[in-house]
Amino acid sequence: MSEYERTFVMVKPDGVQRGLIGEVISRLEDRGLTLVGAKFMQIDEDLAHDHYAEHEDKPFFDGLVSFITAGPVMAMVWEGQDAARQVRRMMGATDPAEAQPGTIRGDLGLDLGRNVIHGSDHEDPGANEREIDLFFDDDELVGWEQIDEGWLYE
Ligand code: D4T
Repeated sequence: MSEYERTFVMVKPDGVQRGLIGEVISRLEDRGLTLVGAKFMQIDEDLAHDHYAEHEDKPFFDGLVSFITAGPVMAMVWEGQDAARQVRRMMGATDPAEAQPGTIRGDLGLDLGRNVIHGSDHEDPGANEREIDLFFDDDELVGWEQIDEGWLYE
């Protein structure tokens, strides 16, 4: 059964520089997801290494760290039913060149190293909590009930 959950989402430096924060937020809001945390911030080297620890041995790791620290990002936490998987479906394939039209990467990007958005991996059971904890303190998250919830969920 789908779980009501919180997931970590980030507009990457390319998305910020290209003025796509509003577009990404609009898509998630329109879908019915609830924003419970947001932080416009600069990622430093340490945080970049922690966030991308799973890719440390990959050939693209250094480029990935330079890219994610190259400018500010919009870090967010979104809540909703099946939130992580639904955000990942909305993001589309990692490589924007392969992402379906209609997805965020498929509509807004062209290059693997500039793929606009990050979302926690829904297939990694610990990813939501780990990434939220990495970027946010508990008191930076705001639990609230959207007025339309009764019409969004059965
Ligand atoms: P992120 O983590 O950024 O949301 O992307 P994904 O979850 O969709 O994909 P990922 O973890 O496999 O890749 C992380 C990040 O690395 C970049 N990348 C990836 C790259 O620059 N070259 C590559 O060959 C790969 C596989 C893109 C996303």
